[in-house]
Amino acid sequence: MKTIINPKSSDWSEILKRPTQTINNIEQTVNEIFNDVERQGDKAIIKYTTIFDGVELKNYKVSKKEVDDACKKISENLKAAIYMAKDNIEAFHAAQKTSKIEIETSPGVRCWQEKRPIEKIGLYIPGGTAPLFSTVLMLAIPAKIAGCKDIVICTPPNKEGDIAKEILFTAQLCGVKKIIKVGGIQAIAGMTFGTKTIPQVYKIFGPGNQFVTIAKQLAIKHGVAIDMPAGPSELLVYADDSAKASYVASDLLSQAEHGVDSQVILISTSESLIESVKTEISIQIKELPRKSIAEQAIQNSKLILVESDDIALKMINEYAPEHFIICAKNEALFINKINNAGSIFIGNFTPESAGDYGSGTNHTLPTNGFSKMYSGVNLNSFTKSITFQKITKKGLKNIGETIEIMADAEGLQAHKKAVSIRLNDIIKSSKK
Ligand code: HSO
Ligand code: ZN
Repeated sequence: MKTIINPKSSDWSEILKRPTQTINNIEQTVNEIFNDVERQGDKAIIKYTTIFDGVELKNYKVSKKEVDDACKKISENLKAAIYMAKDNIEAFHAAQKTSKIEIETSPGVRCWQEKRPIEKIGLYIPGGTAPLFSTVLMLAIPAKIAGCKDIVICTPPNKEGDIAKEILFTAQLCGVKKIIKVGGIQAIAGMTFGTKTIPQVYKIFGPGNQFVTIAKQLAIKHGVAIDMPAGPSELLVYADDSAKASYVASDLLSQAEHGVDSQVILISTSESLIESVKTEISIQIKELPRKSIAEQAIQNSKLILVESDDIALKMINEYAPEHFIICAKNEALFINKINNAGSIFIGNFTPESAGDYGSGTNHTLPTNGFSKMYSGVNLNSFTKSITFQKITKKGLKNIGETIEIMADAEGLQAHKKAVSIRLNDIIKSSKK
């Protein structure tokens, strides 16, 4: 892990660069698979699952029996944990419901806004080195609360053609009945075009590797919305002398174990804390089953010593982390002045893992600096707002002339006429 001492602000962007993994010709591969799936549907899906997942499936929709069998194999202990997480996530997302917003903008002009669910949505749950069934909770729970009607989960099968039992259990617990054994680019293409087995959706959610991310971007070109551009997990910790080095190290390692391209950063005003965190990391990393992944991620990571809280804050807002932990005496400064971060964890007893699993907040968050302009997944991600208006005769008399003058100035006579034709009638009838 590199320690950087009081860097000049002109060097910040270089220091804060994300590790990028560029796979050549990725776009070409994504395009080819999309074309194939569009033309050949299920046949193409089966072909790519054989190539990429190493399993030839005849039926790639998960059966009721598979779900029932999986549920029987989940320990009571794990079930209880998932129930508690579900309750918290449900409570936090249900609280995000807003009621109808309605005002009279001018007398007789009533405008209001209401939310409606996105009817068809697709949830992508990665397989890979660890099946993250917690992501099922994070996506399916708000989708259900929002009232989304058709929800499909796509997740890649293992070499035996199976899906992790925890994913199946969590999906059924959240009331998702359609689960398809398909991953990668072909899954995104399937949800974009629809096949006999995979339903076409309006919006795709969920994390994924580089291939999935590029595929989601291509889905947009075909008229499908996505949650956000996703990338490898990241964590930035700001800690001063009030922090406990072993806790900080455990948090940094918790994100480093996600993947070799994860990035973790510590910013501090305390040289001694930085030194202790370094030592703690070297002790704690030894115990981790995913040590080799964490070690590589740690190599991309930085420990940065700065002169003041204000400099730290500037740097953090420039980096715009996905997750931001504050362990500082002056935590109020950071809470009030942070503008760019996906999700924030405050104090020595708030590990980032809490948000990953079960405190209630969502863990699908903007990475790669996108927290400058994107929100993490929340209830609104599954709805759209519709505006309504109803104008009375009196209301049209009030705003009619304004509309006529503006339409005239834009040279749009038909727009003007749509008002004048009514105003004339209103005036006529009032003379009677
Ligand atoms: N930290 C990950 C989410 C996750 N962690 C799932 C554990 N399981 C991205 O925010
Ligand atoms: Zn995590």
